[in-house]
Amino acid sequence: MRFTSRYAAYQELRYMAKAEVGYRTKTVCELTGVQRNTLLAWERRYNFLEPRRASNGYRSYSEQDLAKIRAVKAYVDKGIAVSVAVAHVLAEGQPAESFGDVAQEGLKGKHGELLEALVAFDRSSAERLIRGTDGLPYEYLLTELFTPVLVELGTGWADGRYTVAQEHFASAFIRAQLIAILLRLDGGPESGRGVVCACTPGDNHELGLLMVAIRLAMRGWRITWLGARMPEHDLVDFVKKRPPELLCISATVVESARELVAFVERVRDEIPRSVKLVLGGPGVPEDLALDGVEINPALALI
Ligand code: B12
Repeated sequence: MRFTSRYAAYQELRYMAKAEVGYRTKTVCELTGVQRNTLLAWERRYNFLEPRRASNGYRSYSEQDLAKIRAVKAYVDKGIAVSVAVAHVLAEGQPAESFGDVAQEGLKGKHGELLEALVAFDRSSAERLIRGTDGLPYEYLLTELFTPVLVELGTGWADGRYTVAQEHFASAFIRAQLIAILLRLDGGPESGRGVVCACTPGDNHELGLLMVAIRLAMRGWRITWLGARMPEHDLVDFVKKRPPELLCISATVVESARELVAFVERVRDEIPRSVKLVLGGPGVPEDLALDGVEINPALALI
């Protein structure tokens, strides 16, 4: 074989070496930015990668595998569920950019229809509408469908247009949908990095935190859901016995910022330092800064 330059020779040999041995898991993670546990969970659950085994038993991924992983990650980073992303990559479907347009088009006006059905206590129309969104990325259901309904409900309840019964019925329906999404995404005890999600002891608002949990599950996190009104002692006890990588605490209604700070500081002091503590939600004062606590971070960075 003759090469026109040393660089071309190097490229060719590099290519041949790759074809022979492929990429090891660690290299794939470095090149794609996908965490090892996430990669293995994707591989196991969605069966879209075909790593060979090198003679030493290590996984060996091909260039095609690498391209698929990058493409799936590009979808997932846009908030699209892994299962939907894989289906698109395998079918070489729409590029990630146009998927959002399709979803937004499919959801146009739907939050108004959903709200109307819910405040009329019309569960079957609401369920039909939800079935019609099958296959759309979860991120769009959260931002374009459920959140606007909840915000409008809260405004309508506060100014007396909706009764407590309407607001409770509607938020219970949305809660059920969010839990169903979470159950579909969460891989159970064996897979992914662990995160515990809980609300502050006095807070019943768990829908925002459920959306956070869904977004984390889409990124491969395994969720332990403790939910509303989590008593301090039980939370600390739970985290000490089964330390997760991440503890997410959500605060919506805060009667006293001082009490919130004292609560979070006590939790921080009592749980292992290895547990990353994240505090978020609309009840957290904007300028709050606490040692060893991340406040309202962008989830993509977690
Ligand atoms: C549904 C709802 C309820 C339901 C909750 C049901 C449930 N299982 O969660 C119920 C009926 C229990 C309820 C009760 C009450 N509610 Co209410 N409720 C709402 C409503 C309509 C929606 C809340 C919601 O889900 N928002 C949508 C989510 C997606 O947004 P979010 O919470 O901001 O979350 C996002 C971010 O903040 C962030 N985030 C949230 N948590 C975390 C955590 C981490 C770690 C991170 C990183 C990010 C993060 O990510 C989320 C997703 O993007 C709001 C109206 C509104 N405008 O929000 C009122 C609202 C929050 N409620 C209110 C009130 C006053 C109450 C009550 C006191 C009413 C009463 N008199 O009894 C009680 C409080 C009970 C208690 N102690 O908790 C007020 C709060 C006012 C205030 N600033 O204090 C609101 C704003 C209504 C209003 N317009 O007045 N409520």
